[in-house]
Amino acid sequence: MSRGFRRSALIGAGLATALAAGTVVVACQSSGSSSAAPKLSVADPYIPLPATPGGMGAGYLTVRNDGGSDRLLKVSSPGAGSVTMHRSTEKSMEEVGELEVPAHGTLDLARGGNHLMIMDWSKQPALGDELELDLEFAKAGTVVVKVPVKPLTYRPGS
Ligand SMILES: [Cu+2]
Repeated sequence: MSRGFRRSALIGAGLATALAAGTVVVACQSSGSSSAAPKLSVADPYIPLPATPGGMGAGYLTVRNDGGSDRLLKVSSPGAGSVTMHRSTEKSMEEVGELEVPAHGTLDLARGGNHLMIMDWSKQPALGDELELDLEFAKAGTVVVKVPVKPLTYRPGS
């Protein structure tokens, strides 16, 4: 129920963004620029507490983009030795070198889909901790996000 509501609310927001963006695109074309700069923001970041203390963890977040397309090239953290980007397929998952952030769209890192895998914690994560993630984008540069550690079964909006 709440998930359904949330989804339609997001679609509504996306539509409003697309409508507002129309003006921007026209302005860019008249000034002769072919590729608009991305305008990124990060929503709902969280790390479920690893099932095994200090074990491999996952990271989820949504990158919203109110501008031109961009790509997420790399994620790192001062609090973990290894952060990799993964794409889930039907039966398994695979590491990817980059993830697309579509123009005026979102890149979703969510359960069952694209996600981050976090290993080699410098300190074993605990509920309430915040881990810094440094997201490196091709055009927008580095975006620093403070990501809270949530219960294993947490879902955003719940
Ligand atoms: Cu994975």
